[in-house]
Amino acid sequence: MATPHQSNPIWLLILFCCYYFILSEKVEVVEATRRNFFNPQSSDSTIVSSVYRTSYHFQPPHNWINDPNGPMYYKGIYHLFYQYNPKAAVWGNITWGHSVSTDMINWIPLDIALNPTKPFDIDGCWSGSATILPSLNKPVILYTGSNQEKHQAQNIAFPKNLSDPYLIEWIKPDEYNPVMSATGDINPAQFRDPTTGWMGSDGYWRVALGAEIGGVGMALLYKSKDFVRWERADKPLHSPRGSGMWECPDFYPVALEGKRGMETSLNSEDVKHVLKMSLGETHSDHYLLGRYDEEKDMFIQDNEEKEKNYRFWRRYDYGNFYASKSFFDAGKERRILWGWSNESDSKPDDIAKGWAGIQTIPRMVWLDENGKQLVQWPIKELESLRRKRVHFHDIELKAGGLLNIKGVKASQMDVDVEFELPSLEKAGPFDSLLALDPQVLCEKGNFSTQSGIGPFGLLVMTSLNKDELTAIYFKIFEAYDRHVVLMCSDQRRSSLRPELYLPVYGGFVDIDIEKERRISLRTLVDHSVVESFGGEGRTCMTARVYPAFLVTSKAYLHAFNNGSETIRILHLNAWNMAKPSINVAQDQFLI
Ligand code: DQQ
Repeated sequence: MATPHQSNPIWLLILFCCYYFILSEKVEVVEATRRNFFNPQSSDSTIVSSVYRTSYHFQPPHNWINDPNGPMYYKGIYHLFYQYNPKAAVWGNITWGHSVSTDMINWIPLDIALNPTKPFDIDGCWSGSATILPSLNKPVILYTGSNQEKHQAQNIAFPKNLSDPYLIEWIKPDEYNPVMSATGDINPAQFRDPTTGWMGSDGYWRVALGAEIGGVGMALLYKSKDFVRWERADKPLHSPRGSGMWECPDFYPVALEGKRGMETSLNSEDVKHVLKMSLGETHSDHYLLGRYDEEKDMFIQDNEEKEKNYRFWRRYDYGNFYASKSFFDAGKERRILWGWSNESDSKPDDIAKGWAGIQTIPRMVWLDENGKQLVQWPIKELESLRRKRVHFHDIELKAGGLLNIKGVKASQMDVDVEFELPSLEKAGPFDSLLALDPQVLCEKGNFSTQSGIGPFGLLVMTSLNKDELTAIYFKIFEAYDRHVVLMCSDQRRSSLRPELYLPVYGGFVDIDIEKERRISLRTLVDHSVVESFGGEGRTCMTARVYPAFLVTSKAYLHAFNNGSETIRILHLNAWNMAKPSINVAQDQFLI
């Protein structure tokens, strides 16, 4: 739809200049609103209950977990390792927990794979990755060890017995370790988290890892002929300016067309490369798209000018999702992404609960048709947990409309809804001052603040009288040249416990809403997790919620429209979700 000012070229020029003036002026505004926190959590709270424990998300029976490590598919079995404190529900004594699965939904727990036993990892076996060496069909782990001086170095570990289908025992050979040490200008306290290896056409293996040099975060590159002796390359794989330490980098190709995943070493005209980094200062995972220039041995991002500023970098997930890692699932030719979601209640709560941290549902990841962003979707296997379904279609939601969705267990469900927008005429004006900070845009209103188109979406984990609820919704704005779709996950009313950390998350959904006129929202609710996928997985948000009512009462689900324009629910499906077997000790084996 052309607005009046779009048809007049002079107006267009004036607006264009204003927009760029505003954009260049606004950096300070955004800077001032940026949050600096690590593991955002409440400082104190009082209620502790088993109702917050998740049913179908990955976690061990007890204690603390953080980053997913070395996920891989080997001889028909999925392996997931994870940062694990076997002694307490707080970070510390870090080891590699280990579980195996044939569907990534049901998991069997195994013995700890890597314990801090050697001088090179005595202070902890930190994050790393697995690589399957094709010539030997043998998996190898590279991980970070922290030593007594708290200096970090990279180490190698091999399976003790390759004929054990579960690869339970791992050895860390003294003759090789550490295989990469912080030399020269590298800060030894910020040197960690090696990626999966990839091989160049020269026959050399490469890995990237996170490092800080002169206060600047970057992905360093190391090369090796035999995967055991490594040398630092002359130049980093990538080092833009302006961000702190890069934790847990990930580097992989995605197909330009289609959803098929690619083996990590693949590089051709038909792929783009993804470089992901986890920024400790904001506790957020960002990615860049570009190409891997083998001759320069560097990652060259698309749109170099714009991508210099990390506030432009896209995020996998605009909520509580960190230190993610992907792997190529050769069995189903897809790339799978795991991410850690930390508790946002308090440390004392975690200690009292006896557990802290989950992994989000594994997501398939591929390049969007527009080539500008990734798309993520829960793996198909999750649908095997779907049970009783509630279904609606073709429902009009007038301004202020609320649809109570009865008959579903709303604290353990999968809900998928598609909204149709008959008209965009009443879309409110876009505040371009906040073009870089959708989270602030979400904070400015709430799910009941009426604007033109929207807010409309879902109210999940809702108490009977609605004094506690989590709202996930969209709003459509009109910018100078297009319509902008904002997605929010608002936890401010998720709990009546005032001491809790109750954030609002926000992100833009990059779809052509004028053309599509419809937008989908899928939300996975699992007790204390609300994991949402907007615009068919183009914008994702994971939230942790601890409503007080859940201790004594059941949860409700609603769809709502608080915009001033009628919208339509084309279809809505909500399923009860079964509880899989996750890390329950058992005698049964996979094969
Ligand atoms: N967690 C690990 C580190 C990594 C950080 C330590 C990211 O290797 O940088 O538990 O959450």
